[in-house]
Amino acid sequence: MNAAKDLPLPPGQRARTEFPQFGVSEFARRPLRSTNGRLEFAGVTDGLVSLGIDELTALPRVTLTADFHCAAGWTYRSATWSGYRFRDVWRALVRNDQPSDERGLIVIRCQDGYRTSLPLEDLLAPEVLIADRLNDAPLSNAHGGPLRLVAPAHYGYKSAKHLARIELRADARGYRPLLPRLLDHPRARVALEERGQFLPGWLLRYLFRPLIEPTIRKLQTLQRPRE
Ligand SMILES: Nc1nc2c(c(=O)[nH]1)N[C@H]1C(S)=C(S)[C@@H](COP(=O)(O)O)O[C@H]1N2
Ligand SMILES: [Mo]
Repeated sequence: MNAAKDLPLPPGQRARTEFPQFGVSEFARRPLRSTNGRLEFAGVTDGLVSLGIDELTALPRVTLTADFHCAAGWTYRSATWSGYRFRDVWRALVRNDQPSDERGLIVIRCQDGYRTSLPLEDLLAPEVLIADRLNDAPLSNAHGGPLRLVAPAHYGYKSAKHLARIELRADARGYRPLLPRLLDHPRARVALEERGQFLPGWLLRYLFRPLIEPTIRKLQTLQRPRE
């Protein structure tokens, strides 16, 4: 997954030289709920389990370089992430007596109140990380510290920042997506230009692109209050 900068970008993307803080500004204004240094898991075993961030260090550390694609149309090329494979974390948690089929929906909840979902199968891909470092430095608050998801084959809105809780559900029944469905595709694969639902990706490019600069400027001025 080493992205060469001279390879063409996926359809409708434009490269930026800097990696901006991006996202839904409503969430950038919210204080980060404390997780006491733990990542919670629900629906994996019988109850709620949590893993101390320090316990992750028992797993192999993985470093991966990949392009980061926001559905609004910007790409930051060759970000180098470091952390743990989602699937290593997952398999360390799932007990042997659990059914071995790896289906279901994962809902990811964040310290700022943001949430998103992906099929478990997509998260078990080898390039999906729970990252704590970006470009050789600890993950900053702007980019989702202390822990964020990185799912390079999917648009940025699936790469949840400030991870708090990972929930396994049988399917999407009863799950209410946070973003309007127009902006939230269940899989959001970049290669298929799944920017959102109802409208084709190539059309959504033109709706989303004007939001890029104002969103970046707004996030630069916002100060997150302390809890
Ligand atoms: N917790 C949280 N995660 C989030 C968001 C957010 O607002 N809150 N925004 C998403 C969107 S739309 C994008 S493009 C990326 C931006 O990541 P960056 O700020 O590191 O560029 O984070 C995603 N994950
Ligand atoms: Mo995004």
